[in-house]
Amino acid sequence: MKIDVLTLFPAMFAGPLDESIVQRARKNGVLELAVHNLRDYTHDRHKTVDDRPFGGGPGMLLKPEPIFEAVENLGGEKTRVILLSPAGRKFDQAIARELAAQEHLLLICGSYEGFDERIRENLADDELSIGDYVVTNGALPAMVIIDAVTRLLPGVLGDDESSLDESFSRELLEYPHYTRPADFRGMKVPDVLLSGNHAEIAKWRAVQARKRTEERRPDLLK
Ligand code: 4G0
Repeated sequence: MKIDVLTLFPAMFAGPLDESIVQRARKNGVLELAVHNLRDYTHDRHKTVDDRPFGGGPGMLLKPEPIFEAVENLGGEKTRVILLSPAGRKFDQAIARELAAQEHLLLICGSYEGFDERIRENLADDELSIGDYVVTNGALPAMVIIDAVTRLLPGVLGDDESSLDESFSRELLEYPHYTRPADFRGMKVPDVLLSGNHAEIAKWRAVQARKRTEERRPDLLK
């Protein structure tokens, strides 16, 4: 898969995507990632990317010209162009799976008060939000999406990790997990997990997962 990112803060992408699983995917050629500075698609002396809203009001908007030019340069027939903004549809594991099946993503990170509406209407195939909060720009949301999508690409996770992912990315929260020691400062691991009775263990885990989901995320059960 190819992912292009268009951002005013390309340096933000250096750390997170050069680590761990995403880096492994890049080295193996499963993911080709390129980060582009929106200012490189301006033509004026001041490299202007934003302007004041017609009709007045606070804040600045990303102007259409540089973003249209960038998409015309970077995009093709098979490109899925995605805006990151708090007004997007809420990103979740199902959307991550959907994006992992695409050949080419072009992620456009907003800043300021957002995008000139013509970008949304004429350029974007989709607009995504990573949750109901505002951050200073779309770089962190883009990195979250890149990470979530990359780990779903074929061959990125090992077989064990992949099958775990299958069984856990469904409806319930996870049951409690414990590792050694069985007694840490008097805090004990539940007896059933030490019993060797695999049927009882499976039953306990199912009950715990259900209980935890009811308490913390009842919306997942509806
Ligand atoms: C567009 C995404 C981009 C509009 C981006 C802000 C949160 C998310 C930005 C705005 C972002 C998210 C209207 C404030 C940049 N913050 N939840 N900030 N407005 O995915």
